[in-house]
Amino acid sequence: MQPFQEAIVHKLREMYHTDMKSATTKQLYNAVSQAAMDTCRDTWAQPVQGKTACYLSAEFLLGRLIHSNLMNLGLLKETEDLLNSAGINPNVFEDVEDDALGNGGLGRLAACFLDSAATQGIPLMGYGIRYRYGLFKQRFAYGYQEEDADDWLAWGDPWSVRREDQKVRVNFGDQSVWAVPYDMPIIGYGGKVVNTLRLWQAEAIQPFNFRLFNDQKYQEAVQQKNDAEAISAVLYPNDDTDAGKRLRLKQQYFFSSASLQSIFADYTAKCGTDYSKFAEQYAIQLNDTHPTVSIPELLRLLMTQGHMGFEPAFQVVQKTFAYTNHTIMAEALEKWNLSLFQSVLPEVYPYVVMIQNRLSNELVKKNITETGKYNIIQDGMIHMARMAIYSTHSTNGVAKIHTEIIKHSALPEWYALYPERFNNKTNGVTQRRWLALCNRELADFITERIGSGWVTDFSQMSRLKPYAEDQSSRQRFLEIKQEKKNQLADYMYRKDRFGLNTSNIFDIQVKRLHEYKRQLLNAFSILDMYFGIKDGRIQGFHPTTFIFGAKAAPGYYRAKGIIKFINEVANLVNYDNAVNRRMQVIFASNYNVSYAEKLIPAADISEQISTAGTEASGTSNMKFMMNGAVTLGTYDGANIEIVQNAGEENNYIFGARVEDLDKIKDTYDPVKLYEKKPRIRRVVDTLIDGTLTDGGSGWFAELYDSLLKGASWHKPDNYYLLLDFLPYCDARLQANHDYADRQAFAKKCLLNIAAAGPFTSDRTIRQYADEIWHI
Ligand code: NBG
Repeated sequence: MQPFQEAIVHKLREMYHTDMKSATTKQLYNAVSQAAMDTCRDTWAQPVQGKTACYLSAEFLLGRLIHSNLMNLGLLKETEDLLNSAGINPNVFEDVEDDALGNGGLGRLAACFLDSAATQGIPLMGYGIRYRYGLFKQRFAYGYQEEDADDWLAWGDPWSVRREDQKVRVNFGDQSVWAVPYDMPIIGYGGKVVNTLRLWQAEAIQPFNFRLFNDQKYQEAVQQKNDAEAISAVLYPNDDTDAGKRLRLKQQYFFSSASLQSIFADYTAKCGTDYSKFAEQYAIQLNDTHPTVSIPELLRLLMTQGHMGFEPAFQVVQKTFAYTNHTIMAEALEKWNLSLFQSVLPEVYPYVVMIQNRLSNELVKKNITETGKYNIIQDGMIHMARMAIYSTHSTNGVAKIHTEIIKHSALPEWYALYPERFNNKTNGVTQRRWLALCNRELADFITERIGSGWVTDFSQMSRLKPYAEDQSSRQRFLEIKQEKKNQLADYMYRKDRFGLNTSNIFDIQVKRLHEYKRQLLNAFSILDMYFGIKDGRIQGFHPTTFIFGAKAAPGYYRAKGIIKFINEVANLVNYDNAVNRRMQVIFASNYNVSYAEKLIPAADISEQISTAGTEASGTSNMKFMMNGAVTLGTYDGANIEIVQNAGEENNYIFGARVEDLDKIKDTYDPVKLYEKKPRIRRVVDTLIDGTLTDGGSGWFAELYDSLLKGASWHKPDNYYLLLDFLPYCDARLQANHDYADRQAFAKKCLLNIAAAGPFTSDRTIRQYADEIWHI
């Protein structure tokens, strides 16, 4: 037995008094994880030398850690061998819950960054919240989404270490709590560097009141405990929107203050009490505006504990912080009601006022009299993005087009004032989880051809390009794709009893459910193909399986209506014997990181169909690309950079561009399109003509109105579904047609893989380190 295998056996005995043969999956999981933790404890304990970057984020969507940690430590194979030799399926850990402490792209990006930084030896520490319940689990009941709590700790938490000794106190107007850190090792590939993710848990200062208990006031006796724990109880399930709630503000300040206090104490221990050099030791990146309250918090610490004057303290703050914007959706630009802010954070509010005063003076000096667009405190609200831009030295977008939109249409007044602060950092994803781990067959294929250097140097992927011309490589690629489809089909059958037809094209759209991402457009186009096949308009259609995966925020009813609609389309198509040998529609429930790792490698077609100008970057587009799917998408977010690099001719780009939409936005009339184009009318009418039913909820009629009449604050068809509908259907049928030439299609796929080099988060995080943090 190898030493690590012995260590596992030993752990089982020590922790559970059991052995490989009798251990439960949960015991095995904890024993393997603990044994792996032991192998990296010494490396983890090494102090960081030089400047440290801190990534403050309300979300870290880590997914399942066991496989990636074992892979990065080089222990995956040994572990699987041990399981095999004990007659245990090496896939046992697929039952382990994901760490789902994030909603979607923003949280997953943070997780990719941690992996990439540790792998490259960049000292990057994550700071966030240890939510007791992560993103809800999704079920379907009669096609409607239902939510269950995500009890991720039920499996134990072997990858965290509670650091009681490092707890700090966080004060609110009406409450004071402990923030207790749980540290997780972030193990770089090769195991040479181990960084830390510190997640804070809220706990009561006085968890139990005996006096109240003795007075038989049982509820009141545990009131403080409940109130404290509520702060880190649950992740807000909104993606790209702002909840604006008191508890949310508490969460934000809770982890911001705890992180800043901890960083401040580290600085003091290392460098003493001269805080003027703080920014030489720490760079702090704000992942969206959620941690922006860190800005006045650091100011407060510098001025009260560090005894600095306002101006020098502000200078330190500005040099320390940088801000990343992840969306231009108006509803996501965070604003806090002034009186709410004052009552929750009375000790912080004065520092916000000081920042506002400094801004006001600067605007006067610059002769700007129209201050309404700039003021951090304006009309009874505190504008967090304004505070973030004003008080930091860097504001970045996450794809080229997104950064341009920030500069020229979302926040042009700020760009005019401080052009030098604005920069772009196109997102990336870690090729270790999203290729090496989730598609080992393709990883071997690549390594056989160009060596294994790509695992840590993704720019080497371009060396794969010549193999796109090689017939036998194309053949092998197609076999691997088939294998991944088979694996996915097995998995989905076991999970949901779906019977996927694995000789079909797999056309996949997986991401959060949002109107701007246009899952409804996808569904309309499926209906159009369904009618077209039935009517004989569409001939020579290559059988296709359309797969969706998406969670809707529980309070976002229109998104829930779209889920119900897609499930009804699935029913219609899948039970219609006239077409169901040619089409299949599947809505995978509870889409999450682990599910993505199964779905993405099996895809032929990657659906990236957001309205131009709405998706800041997207990151699943990159994951699909490196797994050899072609992009069927709009000119939006990182799709643009993807197809520029891989060749537009190897992808399927359709629809209006940002410039086009700018021109027509005031005159666009979806009703005209609806009236003029029978194919459009036919699919839209399925919402109301009884073809499909929403079970009396009224949701479909509401969707219909949102397209043709406008609903709530939206214009009719706010996201231009009807405008892009026919071009989308055409592009989709073109891809379907091209697929018939398997060799030519495989060539496109391989060229996409070979062009994926720039889309690694290794490149992105290196740019943050070089250009923003100067590490
Ligand atoms: C999301 C964007 C995506 C982007 C990720 C990561 C938010 C607020 N924004 O397009 O919608 O890829 O951030 O940058 O979740």
